[in-house]
Formats: sequence, structure tokens, C-alpha cells
Amino acid sequence: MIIRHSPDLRYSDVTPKQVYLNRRRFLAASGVAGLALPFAARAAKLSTTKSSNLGGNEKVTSKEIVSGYNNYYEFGTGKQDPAENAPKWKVPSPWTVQIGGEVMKPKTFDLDAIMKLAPVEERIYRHRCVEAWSIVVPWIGFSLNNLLKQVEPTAKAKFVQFDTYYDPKIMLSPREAGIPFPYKEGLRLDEAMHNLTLLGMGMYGETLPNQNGAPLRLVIPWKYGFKSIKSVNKITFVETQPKTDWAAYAPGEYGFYSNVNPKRDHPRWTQAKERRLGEGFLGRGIEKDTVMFNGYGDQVAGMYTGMDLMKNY
Ligand SMILES: Nc1nc2c(c(=O)[nH]1)N[C@H]1C(S)=C(S)[C@@H](COP(=O)(O)O)O[C@H]1N2
Ligand SMILES: [Mo]
Repeated sequence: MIIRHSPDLRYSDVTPKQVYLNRRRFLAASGVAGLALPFAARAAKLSTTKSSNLGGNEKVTSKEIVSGYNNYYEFGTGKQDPAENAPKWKVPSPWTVQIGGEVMKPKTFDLDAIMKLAPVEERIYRHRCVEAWSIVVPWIGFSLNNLLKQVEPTAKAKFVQFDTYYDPKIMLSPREAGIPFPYKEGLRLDEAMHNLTLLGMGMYGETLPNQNGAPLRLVIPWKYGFKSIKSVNKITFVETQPKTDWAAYAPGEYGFYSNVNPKRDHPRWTQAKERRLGEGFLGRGIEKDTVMFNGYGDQVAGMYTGMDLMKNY
């Protein structure tokens, strides 16, 4: 994992290039050019504080693939649908994240308040979809625990539930998509508080494209991709294991934990192998062995000691 730190970024500093260019023109006209550095320019000056744990022959996947081959069922069930449909969605502004449930201090945060909580980092993570394809992505964000600790969970809080924003006017209906909306995911409290669990607000040096979960998403690199919920606007601390979308859809196929596990096959396909997108002959992808916990076992295996991971899939 590569972590780069940057002090005091506001959400508006993580700026899509086009918006940034327009803003710079505006600032130049008003005589304050140079005050607002784009995120990419600041990122270039960030220092690397941890070395990558990618294998020697693993490369960052191209931005074109990561933003063009997506699962975001609210915007269509085909892999190309989100890239076509999600950009038409105007992300509500201000974006708020409502945090409540079993907490001492329920609170609603806007993006700028969230950006003030911790320095933004770039983290290069492997991503393994339950459908046996994988990518490597340079995310921008910081550990979710920086946000969660603000509300002071009570002793009753054992799990954390996450909701995706839902607007039936622009997104599919649950009937069309085949899964319930708002999309829901959940983590055990220790998983949610783990340093690897990322609250992502950008990738490849810019804000997230809508199809990748703008403006704010989770990235949990040792779990199958569907745990990494997009466009989060609600976080609820709860006592009992929450009902999550894919586990509700097919409990025998998708469990609550969904840790990457090459030994526990999906009922309809093997999980021992994966196809790394964009590599190999004509970029058709190369087959790789899937690694337990997606290769992050040294950091996360301890959370599951004593648990039967064939039963708790
Ligand atoms: N709200 C929402 N979040 C979601 C999904 C979705 O359909 N809706 N799909 C999940 C799945 S299956 C995967 S593999 C990842 C894909 O993230 P990416 O498109 O950024 O690669 O998003 C996850 N988060
Ligand atoms: Mo996925």
C-alpha cells in the first residue's frame, strides 16, 4: 500500500480537471491565481510513507478500465451501463452524510467537514469482485475510522450499516435492478474501524467519477467488491448484524463477511482464480491465483481467529 499525505485539503481541492481549469480561469481574472492548487499538483509533492504490498508484476489498472467497467446497479446492470448513465446524475450539493444509531453524538457532516477530519492519502489497493475479475486502483481518501470516531459509538454498537443515496427519478427501481434500494452494506465494528477500510473521495488524482461512487464511497480491499458501497449518505451504528443487499438477494451465494477466500467457491463458479482486467494480450486480462484476504491477511486475519470462514463466508 502506498500512502501519501497532504495537509488541509478541502473537498473542492480534489477537483475534476475541467472544473479546476474553469476555476483557475476565474481565479486568474480575480487576481488570486496560485492560491488553489489542484489535488494532482499537491499529490505530486506528497511523500510516500509506506511501500506498496503489490506483487512485483502487478500494475495499476488504467483509469479507462476502472471508470468504464463497473457494477453500480442503480445505474444499470450491464458493466458499461454505469459509465453511460451515472455521469448524467447531478450529485446533490451540499452532500451530507447522516450518522446515527447507537452513538452518543449523532451528527450530519457535509463534505468540507469530512475533509477537515484527516489528511487525505493516496492508497493503491487491489480490488477483487465476487464475479472473479480484479483491478488495482490508486484511491484518494483516508481511514473511515476518522469519521466514525466523531460520533462516539455506545457499548451497544457492534455493527455499522451503510446506505447509498437513492433517487428513483434517475436510478433504476429495485424491480428493474433485481436488488433492494437504497443499496445497503454492513461491517462488523472492528472491520469498520480497521485502518485499511478507506473512505474514498477520489481516484487517479481527481474526484470520483459518478460511476465509481461520487462523491464518497467505501473501499474494503480484503473483501469482495460489493462490500465497497458507493455514494454513501447514511451511516448507522447497530446492535445486530445488518441485512445487506446481496445477502438478502441470495443468502447462499453472498454472505455478510464476504472476505476474499480462494477456498470457498461461489455455488456457480470457482473463487480460486481471477482475471486481472486490462493486462495480457490486447489487454484482454490475465488469469491470476486469488489470494486469501486478497493479499491483506497480514493486516486483517487476526480479526477472524477462531471463526470458521467456510461457514462465515
Ligand atoms: N450502491 C452501490 N454500491 C456498489 C455496487 C452497486 O451496485 N451499488 N456494486 C458493488 C460491486 S459488486 C463492486 S465490484 C464495486 C465496483 O466498484 P468500482 O466500479 O469502483 O470498481 O462497487 C460495489 N458498490
Ligand atoms: Mo463486485
